[in-house]
Amino acid sequence: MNAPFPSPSPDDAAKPALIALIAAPRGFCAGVDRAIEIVERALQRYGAPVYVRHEIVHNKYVVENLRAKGAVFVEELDEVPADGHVVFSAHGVPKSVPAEAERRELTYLDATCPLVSKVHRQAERQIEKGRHIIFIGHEGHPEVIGTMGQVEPGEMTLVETVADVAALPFAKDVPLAYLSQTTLSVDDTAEIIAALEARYPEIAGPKAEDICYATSNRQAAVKRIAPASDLVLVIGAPNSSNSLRLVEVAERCGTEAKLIQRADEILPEWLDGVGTVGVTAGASAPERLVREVIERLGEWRAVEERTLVSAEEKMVFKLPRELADSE
Ligand code: 0K2
Ligand code: SF4
Repeated sequence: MNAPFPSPSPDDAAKPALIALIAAPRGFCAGVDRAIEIVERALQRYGAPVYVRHEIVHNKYVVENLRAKGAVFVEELDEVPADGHVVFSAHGVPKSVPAEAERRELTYLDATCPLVSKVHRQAERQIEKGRHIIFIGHEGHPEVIGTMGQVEPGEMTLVETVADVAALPFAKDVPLAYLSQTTLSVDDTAEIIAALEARYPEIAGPKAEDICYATSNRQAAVKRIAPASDLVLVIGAPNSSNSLRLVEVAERCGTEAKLIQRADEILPEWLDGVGTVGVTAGASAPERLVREVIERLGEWRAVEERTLVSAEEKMVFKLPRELADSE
């Protein structure tokens, strides 16, 4: 029988075991599961190609897998042929996108996470109530473009920092409301909201926080593993907002943290002097990539896995009606 990993060299034998402290929850959230399922079911129902506007979620492994099954990723609808079927990504789209799809009579499926759609509806409601919206988010991110595109230009102002709040041009008596991107830092956002409420005591906020359960649970889980780790590896993409926030959370615990897309990015010298390595994954990173990382670490050191569960997640989102009855 073949050994699963290379035999340790005499040098490796001298090294102490590496504790891999694995965060839970980590990886796929309910919105990502649903978005991927929508593309897969669309491929089954309509056959390839199915066009996907933007990466369905910010993960190359996921995108490549779907591409191999016949998904074609595009950035704009003008890349979709007249009779094409198109799926909108989990991050959401401005209102102009489904409007254009309808104009062009394209068949479209919306994989926007229901928790992002909830923020979209809040935006509409606040505008109906006559309030200007202050939106907390990162400029240029597709979710921010999508949410700002739910209202008319000039009805929503983006803030990214506490300093941006101080620079807002609105007088105290202007009716305001705030909303946020779903994948922000819980701590940074709390500071920005505190600054907004200090400057505009009458500002309206969402009933429940806009930062989603998956984002806050993954950040809380990192707060548990990081202080006990010498290094934290976050599996996620550089364009994945929620994954980047996990790196920041670990660093703020005083622990070095690295964002990696795949196990082959890990350099053996990262483990020099490391007794415990924390491991987590962003909401768009499949568990397969976590296993790949643990296996890679096992090529250099004996690995003792420990999972630290800080919350249980049971969230599941329904598929769009058009697909719910497909196999
Ligand atoms: O964290 P991001 O919004 O950049 O997105 P992904 O990395 O694709 O994670 C899925 C979340 C999508 C919407 O919230
Ligand atoms: Fe939805 Fe949150 Fe997952 Fe984004 S990270 S897809 S908002 S559950």
